Amino acid sequence: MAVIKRLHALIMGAPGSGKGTVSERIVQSFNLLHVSSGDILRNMIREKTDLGVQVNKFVSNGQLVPDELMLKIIGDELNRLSSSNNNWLLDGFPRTKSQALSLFKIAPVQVVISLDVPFDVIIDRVKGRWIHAPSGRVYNTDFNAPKVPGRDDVTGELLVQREDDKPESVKKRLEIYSQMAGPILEYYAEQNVLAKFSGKTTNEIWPQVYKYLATKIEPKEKIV
Ligand code: G5P
Ligand code: MG
Repeated sequence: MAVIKRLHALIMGAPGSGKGTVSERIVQSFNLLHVSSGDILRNMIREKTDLGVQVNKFVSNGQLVPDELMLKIIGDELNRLSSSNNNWLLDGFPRTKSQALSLFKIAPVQVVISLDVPFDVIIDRVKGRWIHAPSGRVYNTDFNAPKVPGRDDVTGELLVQREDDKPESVKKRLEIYSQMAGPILEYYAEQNVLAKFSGKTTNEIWPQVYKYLATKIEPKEKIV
């Protein structure tokens, strides 16, 4: 196997396609740090930092945070990751071609996992999403319900619903993804780093992702 020494990977997909859910499984099976731009933003919003207040108006309405502001927020984290010895997986960044070009200057990626889930399936599933805000752990009342209803499995703290999971925000987020994703996926396809995984459920998609990633880095836990 052509093992990659330090894997720099992305996970892309429409809102609700299962990026967070698949990332949790990846982190369980491989030595990878998971960094989610959405989790970073939601933490800033919760803590009401100056930048948190600025980004809240975009995030709660389902709009993208402008590129310049986004780079200011995540730039240090990207520099830190690129100079570390860790394998990492970025979730939610880049969202525009311009962000992809900025990332390329900081740290080119070797793997882009693209999740392809039908929009009608997504619209149905986000209605049942609950999250543990401090950690970003994701649950679903139909799919991966918490052990105790309304409580995080690890800390026992209360779960919340996301402000941007209101139907009108979800619709806007899906429209934005449809407009913005094409050029980014093309860009990564040209670099021969794009791997697309299609299905209606995470349980269908996950074994394909696992098998693919296991050709790039050594799993810490064998699932197949
Ligand atoms: P985020 O946080 O990056 P999105 O919109 O890209 O948010 P999201 O909503 O977090 O993506 P996901 O991670 O792809 O979705 O999906 P998930 O949470 O794992 O799964 C969705 C639900 O389905 C969960 O309840 C899960 O349990 C359930 N589920 C999973 N698999 C199955 C299944 O097989 N069956 C069933 N029934 N259910 C399942 O970005 C948020 C906002 O932050 C800003 C933007 O405003 C964005 O809208 N932002 C940025 N702005 C500019 N630039 C950036 N780079 C930005 N990054 C974030
Ligand atoms: Mg997510």
